[in-house]
Amino acid sequence: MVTLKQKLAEKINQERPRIRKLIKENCDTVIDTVTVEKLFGGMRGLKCLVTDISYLDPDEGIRYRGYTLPDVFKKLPKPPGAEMPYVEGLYYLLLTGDIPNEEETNELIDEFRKRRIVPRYVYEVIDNFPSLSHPMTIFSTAILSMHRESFFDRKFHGGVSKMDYWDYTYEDSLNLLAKLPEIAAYIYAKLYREGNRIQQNPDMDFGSNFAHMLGKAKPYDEVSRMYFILHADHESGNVSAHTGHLVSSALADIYLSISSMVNGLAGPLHGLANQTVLEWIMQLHEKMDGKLPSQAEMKQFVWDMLNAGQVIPGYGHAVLRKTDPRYTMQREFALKHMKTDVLFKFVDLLYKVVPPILKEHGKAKNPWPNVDAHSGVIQMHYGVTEHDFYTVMFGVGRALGVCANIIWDRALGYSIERPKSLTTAMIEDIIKKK
Ligand code: CMX
Repeated sequence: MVTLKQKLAEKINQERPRIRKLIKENCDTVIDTVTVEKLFGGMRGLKCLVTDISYLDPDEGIRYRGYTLPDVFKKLPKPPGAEMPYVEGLYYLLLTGDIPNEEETNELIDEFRKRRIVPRYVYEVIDNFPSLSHPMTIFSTAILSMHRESFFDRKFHGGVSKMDYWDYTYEDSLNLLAKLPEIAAYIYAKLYREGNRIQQNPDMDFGSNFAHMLGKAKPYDEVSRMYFILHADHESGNVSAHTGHLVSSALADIYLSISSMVNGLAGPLHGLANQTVLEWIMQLHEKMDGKLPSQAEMKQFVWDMLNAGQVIPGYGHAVLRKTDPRYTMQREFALKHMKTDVLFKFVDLLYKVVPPILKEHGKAKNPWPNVDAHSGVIQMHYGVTEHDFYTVMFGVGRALGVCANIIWDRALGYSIERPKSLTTAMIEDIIKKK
């Protein structure tokens, strides 16, 4: 059998001349133009990044390596009798563009297993955090503390060929990804279970092992696999993916880059929205004494928020213009497994009520729900009731996509990022001269 690393090496050797030729023969071809609106509007929609790992179509949603999410979930190998595929198989797909067979998936499961042991000092870093620290801060720091483990960093300072950068980055990425479920589960035990951790089970896959360490019974293993796969990648321009790419473009190793990615994810307009959504729904739930509001009452809640100048968490998106397929997949899961759950009924009602209100309100370009509008209620249903932990799980998933991107960035020799800034007066000057 060809190993994943050998396969990746073959693919990289095929891609390198393609990219060199593309740049050499087309260096002046215009892809997009920068308008004043884009300059001041967070570069929204500006086509200025390259990735082949995933693509986000505004109407269709995300495709991983050309596959829609339903295809990914259908085609990737699954544990015997399971509904949701192996997370390891997804990583294989993101890296190579190929759906792995059973044997290839098992090879990667084994690789992850061999690299799971977390250095002792990481537990000490976590143990020494002041109380009331947010789990995302602890997660980011735990990852950062492992910078000293970087194989890439050691090799780089020893002097290596640029052609081999990807190889050491690949090793770092497997070493880090394999440890993330254990680190996240330890933070969970530390913050919410008085430090009573459950040891990992070496016979379990990435998702099942995480569910086991959280102390959650089946079918939470299915939820874990679904959650990590759904959050893995969303092309390169979102804050977490872009931050990871930006930091790594200066040849910072995986630990520095993924820690930065986690920090980007921790903003409430991005990954932290899943926590905010749940807190908001819980407030409504309390206000209603656990009863489901009527449509009219729900409409009033939504309008009250908008009138107070707040955003409706879990709704809207910078790129998407339809319901996020990551939302739809979670909705289908909920309809199958937890249809009578009271919080799901809140989410279901919001889905009916919010889009027409956001349309009438007239500001949000996308009135439809995103991934974060649904994820929290599924976690609540299976007993993960600590809302501020949800973004950590998002981070475990997102690290898969960002690591795959960073390996390919290194393999194809993408440059250090260095866009140019102007002063406001210079922009006014440019406008005057037009
Ligand atoms: N509720 C109310 N107003 C909203 C809104 C929402 N859900 N979504 C967008 N708007 C408003 C914006 O605040 C903006 O108002 P101003 O003109 O006053 O600044 C206006 O509509 C236009 O915004 P937009 O172009 O539609 O959206 P952006 O690309 O600027 O922002 C996003 C995208 C996701 C930050 C925004 O929709 C939002 O804040 N949503 C709520 C938070 C959320 O769910 N974030 C998670 C996104 C998914 C993820 O990354 O994890």
